[in-house]
Amino acid sequence: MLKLPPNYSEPLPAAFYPASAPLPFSRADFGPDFQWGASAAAYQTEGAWQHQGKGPSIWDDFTRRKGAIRRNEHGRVAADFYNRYETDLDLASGMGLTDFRFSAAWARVLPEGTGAVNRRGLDYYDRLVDACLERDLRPLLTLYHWDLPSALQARGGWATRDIVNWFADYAQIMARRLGDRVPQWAVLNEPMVFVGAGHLLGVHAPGRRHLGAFLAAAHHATLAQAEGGRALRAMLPDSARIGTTFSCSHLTPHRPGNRSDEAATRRADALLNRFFVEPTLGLGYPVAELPALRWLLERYQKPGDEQRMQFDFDFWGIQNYTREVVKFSPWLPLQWAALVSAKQRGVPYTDMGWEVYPESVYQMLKQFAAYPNAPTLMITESGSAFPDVAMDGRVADAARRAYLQAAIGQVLRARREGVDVSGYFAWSLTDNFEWAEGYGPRFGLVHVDYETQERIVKDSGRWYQAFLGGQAVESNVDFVVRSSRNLGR
Ligand code: IFM
Repeated sequence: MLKLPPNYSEPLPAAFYPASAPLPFSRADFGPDFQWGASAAAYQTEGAWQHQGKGPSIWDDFTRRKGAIRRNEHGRVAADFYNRYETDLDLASGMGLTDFRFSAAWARVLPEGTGAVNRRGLDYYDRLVDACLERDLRPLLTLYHWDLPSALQARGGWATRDIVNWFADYAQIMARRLGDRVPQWAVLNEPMVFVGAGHLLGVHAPGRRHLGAFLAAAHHATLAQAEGGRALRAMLPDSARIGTTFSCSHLTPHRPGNRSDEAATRRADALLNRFFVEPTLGLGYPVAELPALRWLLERYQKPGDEQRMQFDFDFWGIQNYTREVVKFSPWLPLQWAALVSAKQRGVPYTDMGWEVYPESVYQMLKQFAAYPNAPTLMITESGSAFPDVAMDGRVADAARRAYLQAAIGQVLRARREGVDVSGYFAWSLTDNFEWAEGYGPRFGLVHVDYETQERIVKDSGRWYQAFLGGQAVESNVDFVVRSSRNLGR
């Protein structure tokens, strides 16, 4: 059993988050069926990069490029989840979670991306699923969380249309082996991030900076999203809930009332929040706000694609960390919009440079729920990175704990206003490899000492445990808004 930290009962500091957040609240307010989880992803946690027949992925390659990642770090060992999953699942179940979300590494299952299955890789996910079930943790398996097999990148990766069929085949293999025990699946993790950061900005694998590659990858990811959903449903017609996840942020204009900034905000919203969800509903791409998309994407589209992009997901995974403030920019084609950082605005921000703004969770739930025919929503990622100090077996992460409480409060606020939201998954169960940022930013509810792989449940994790155990939240929290300095490093 986890023990509460000594100062657990101290009230959190004075009010910060919006007065409209309902107080007091407790787990019971969410109803008995609400899903409470934490999330993880293969490349960020597993390590074992060459173990038992795993093939290389684009992240194994990208992290080898000098300067691509802070301090040239990589995920070869990461949090060693491959070898320590039982320990981590014990911690998750000790926290009282009902669900655990993880992703499979495509190259562990299919070292070449297609063709021969690596039996030992598939066996590993089999054991992992069983280990979740043994602890009463409902697994939510994400098929693709950014670690494309290198062999498929060599054949064109997301920029080639063949990927739609490669991905559907991989989805079938996973469903055939694990579908009898995995009740919920997420097809893709945050397509706008792996497509945009990986193909346009070049800051994520595969490190491309090419508008054509970006547009091609975006269209193929939209097709794969739906095709992956269909492949799973064909294999698991009655037993599985099939969803997919979207990155999103509440957007506000830098100068409210300024027409250029307002229009820039609408364009950024179309690209960042609407691009991948609307095609699933048969609404196509948001070309009214981004007219250039029509001809830019034409090259990659084929007759019938409008239909192929549609799929009636059982849930949408909403992944939110902050809001963004947008201004008109003449320098960024397509969007003609730039984001004004929290630092420039002088507001508190996390180790990622992201404004501390938990109300964005509420705003995004409202925005996605407003689509006619929206399925149930789940927050499949939500969290914050702050520097931690591990001392005497304790990590007193007051800011992360406050953020977690505030974000959960915002979910309840949306639920009370009628939004169908059925789950909350904290990012992340343990600290892990934060992509281009390496091991600097820590998001975990559980601290990882990367030298020894020792785990310490942070105060945020203990708070989550107490909340899930029925402890009521009585007061709002304060992120030290008095100072406009970084809350992170
Ligand atoms: O760590 C990532 C995760 O892989 C995808 N969503 C955002 C997280 C924090 O940056």
